[in-house]
Amino acid sequence: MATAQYHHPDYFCVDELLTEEHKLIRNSVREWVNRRVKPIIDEACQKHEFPGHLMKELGEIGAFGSYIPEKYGGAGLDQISYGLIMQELERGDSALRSAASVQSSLVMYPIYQFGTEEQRVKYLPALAKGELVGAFGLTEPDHGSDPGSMKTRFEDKGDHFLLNGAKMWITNAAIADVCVVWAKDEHKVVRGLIVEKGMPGFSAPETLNKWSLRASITGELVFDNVKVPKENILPNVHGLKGPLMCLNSARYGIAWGVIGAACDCYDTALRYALERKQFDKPIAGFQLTQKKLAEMITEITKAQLLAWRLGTLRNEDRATPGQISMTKRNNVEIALKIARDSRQILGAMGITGDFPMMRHMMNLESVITYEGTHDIHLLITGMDITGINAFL
Ligand code: TGC
Ligand code: FAD
Repeated sequence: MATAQYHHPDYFCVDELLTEEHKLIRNSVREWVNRRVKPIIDEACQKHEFPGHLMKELGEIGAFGSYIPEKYGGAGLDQISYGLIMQELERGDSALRSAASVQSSLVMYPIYQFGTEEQRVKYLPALAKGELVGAFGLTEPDHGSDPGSMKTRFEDKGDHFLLNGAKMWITNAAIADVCVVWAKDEHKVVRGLIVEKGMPGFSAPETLNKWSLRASITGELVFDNVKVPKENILPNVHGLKGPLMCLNSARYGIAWGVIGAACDCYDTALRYALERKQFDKPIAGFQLTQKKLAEMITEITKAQLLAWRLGTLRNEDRATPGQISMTKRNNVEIALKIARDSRQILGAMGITGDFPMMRHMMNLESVITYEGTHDIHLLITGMDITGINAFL
């Protein structure tokens, strides 16, 4: 089934809520994904390879740091534009959206928001162009959902900081030039440090044999007495709220991104169901197929409206972490269900790489875990509405 036939589902005319600029941005990323990602992505996943040559192209199309001011190489766009870019990238593959999420929200955002002017000028333009690749180190082997208990630490040695510890499950680890690493100081306060590739004592082994996000590089960041220059600390944030503020932005991007994966699955299943005949009629004519398709478009529509509304609240700087958690959790869950149900509509054909469902389904198993698991986001909502902290 040709990619060019893709018809973006818009049952509630959500397009009418977008500006002409939004549509232009969305359409240009959509066209790039169709041309540059769709033809190669299945093979990249089958071979467990990250299509690294696309990093600079992602920079060229403005996928990195779209909301960072132009002065620092960003595009100075609004939050809806950022969401639409993520949607189109994840329609291609979650690995592309992951690369853009990390680069934009987890590396450029903290350097812009918490960094010095020198750090902004040194790193942001090259990150925006994809000339430098970024990574974000929060999770550790023994501390995932509870990053506040992290063990990675640094000491002030007068003319430098000495960093020790390890991070795990880090997107882009093995290919990153610049890592924003969260570690505790001597007073047990979480701080952000910029660690560069090649610093003695720093290594980044890749995590292999994944069944999910196979076109994305995942790995460890290991710090064995790494001397980090003092000018590499992010001075303007102290405490766990630093990384969590970055996660607000990345989780918002995921809430849009997974709509792209869901739409790709729905659109493929709808077209297949209209063409495929069994018992002398299109399988789209059976009530059970219609139930699956009708439920998919209902959930896609609800997810689109949630994401759009969250974007408008973020544009006004009014979105709460609770709203972001609810949207990330809901949208990833429905995308995963749509991937599974649409795969069933294709029968045996659905398990092949000729169609995107299995790939999206396997990717979404990571997406439902990273940036806060499904259950952690439920507990954040629970805490928000009851005022009682279930983590304590
Ligand atoms: P808690 O005591 O509640 O909070 C600590 C401080 O942080 C503040 N805070 C927030 N600030 C901004 N935004 C948020 N969303 C915030 N949530 C909390 C809070 O007010 C407090 O501030 P202060 O000034 O009082 O110190 O922290 P806790 O230790 O009880 O943990 C809370 C919890 C569970 C919600 C949090 O730790 C959490 O979200 N856990 C999930 C971990 C997670 O999401 N990890 C993601 C790793 S990165 C990743 O997965 C990238 S994937 C990249 C890709 O490929 O796309
Ligand atoms: P755990 O925290 O051990 O959780 C295991 C299970 O226990 C989950 O079901 C969880 O919901 C449940 N659980 C934990 N605490 C509670 C509780 N209080 N109540 C109820 N249930 C609970 N991290 C980074 O820092 N940077 C990255 O770039 C990055 N990229 C990633 C890429 C991939 C492909 C993957 C899979 C992960 C990535 N992560 C990254 C890590 C990710 O954020 C963590 O995996 C996630 O936060 C969960 O941590 P964990 O895997 O240690 O699970």
